[in-house]
Amino acid sequence: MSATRTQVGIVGAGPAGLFLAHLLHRHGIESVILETRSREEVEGTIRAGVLEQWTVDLMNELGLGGRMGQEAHFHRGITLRFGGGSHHLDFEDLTGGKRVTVYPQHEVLKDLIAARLADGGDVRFGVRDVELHDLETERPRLTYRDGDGGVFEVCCDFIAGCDGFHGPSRPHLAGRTEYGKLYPFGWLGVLVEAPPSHHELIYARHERGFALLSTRSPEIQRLYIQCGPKDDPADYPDELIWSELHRRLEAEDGWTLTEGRIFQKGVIGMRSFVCDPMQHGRLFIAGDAAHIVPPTGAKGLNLAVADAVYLSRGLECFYRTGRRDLLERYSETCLRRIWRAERFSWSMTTMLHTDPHESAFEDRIHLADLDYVVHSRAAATALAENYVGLPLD
Ligand code: RFL
Ligand code: PHB
Repeated sequence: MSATRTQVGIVGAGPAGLFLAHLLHRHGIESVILETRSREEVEGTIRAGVLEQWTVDLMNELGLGGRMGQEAHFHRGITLRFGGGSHHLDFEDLTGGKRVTVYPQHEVLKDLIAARLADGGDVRFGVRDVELHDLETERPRLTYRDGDGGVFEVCCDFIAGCDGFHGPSRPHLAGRTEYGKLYPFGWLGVLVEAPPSHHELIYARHERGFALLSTRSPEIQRLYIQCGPKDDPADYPDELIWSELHRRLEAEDGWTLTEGRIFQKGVIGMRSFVCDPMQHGRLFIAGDAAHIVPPTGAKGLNLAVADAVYLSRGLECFYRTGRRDLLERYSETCLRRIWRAERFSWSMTTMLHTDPHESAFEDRIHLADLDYVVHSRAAATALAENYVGLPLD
């Protein structure tokens, strides 16, 4: 068995793992990242689109913002559509200059991976059978197999479990409490070859269900419609998708959706989930490994980055001073922000979706929520400050 020694062993090369490696490198702390997927798969998986303002600022601070500055779409706000009407929320005005940045997660990951490798960082793609050992000692270890079946060991001071919702890290947190909610609906997401139909994101509540218009590039658009949580995308022919998108997104203002060739379809279920605590011994979990939000609030990627920031602060303090207090408070510090993001994502989701299990009374309450948001500056400001991202503590 071949062994490597590092300071922080990171499981997973998603946003949490890669941001953590960069933040540690800035403080001269070494890490090794183990990732099951190939670099091409990681860079090719289409997921999130929206970055909070502080995430954008952090990328720039780390010297990772060059391509984002050229290629991202910066929006003043979003449009909410319901009851046949269309309402613009101007976040830049409501939050004193903060904007919505649409820059796809896989582009963020491409920038992070390229910069990490250019810095001489150790990122091992395509590994198998990652296992965590000796977490209650001062020398925890990771073992794995490479593509040829060879067994390897990484000896660390700390392990960061950044391995997403289904990864191997979370089950090691003995005595944890898991809080969760499954929603009785999902999103059918499509990628379309077409120019943008609108200069900003449109979130729509319609009696037939939610719809969202987002973008990926000047040539590719991202659209979603509410569907059943386990629906098969094959049951949605293109004509059905377009007719639902037109009905749900178009209001009485004459705006129309531009169609194009649909070249990818997928269904995602929706859940809210929080694991408490997020640490045990020398293991700290971050990102989707610890929490899931439904995508309506556009928070998942940003929360993963926030965890990485708090963990890097704790580790930096430990290596510089020997103090453990920030590390000991890691979970508590993260969970305050996480619960606020859970609340926001849940409220956006319930306000904008139709739920077959809810009564006509609850349906009207959600419409009243929307009416309040678009007619009260105070309510609009609350939505805006959560959407663009609360400042890091
Ligand atoms: P990830 O991205 O899942 O990365 C975890 C990595 O760990 C690897 N892994 C392992 N590696 C080694 N050994 C093992 N045994 C392993 N098991 C797993 C995986 O291969 C993977 O590479 O988690 P991370 O880093 O915590 O990042 C979380 C975000 O990816 C996620 O929260 C967002 O994509 C959520 N999300 C959105 N977030 C936003 O902030 N804004 C958005 O607009 C937004 N839109 C979305 C979204 C998620 C979506 N889906 C598909 C769930 C839209 C959608 C449709
Ligand atoms: C996306 O562009 O994929 C996207 C945008 C906003 C959301 C969720 C997903 O709330």
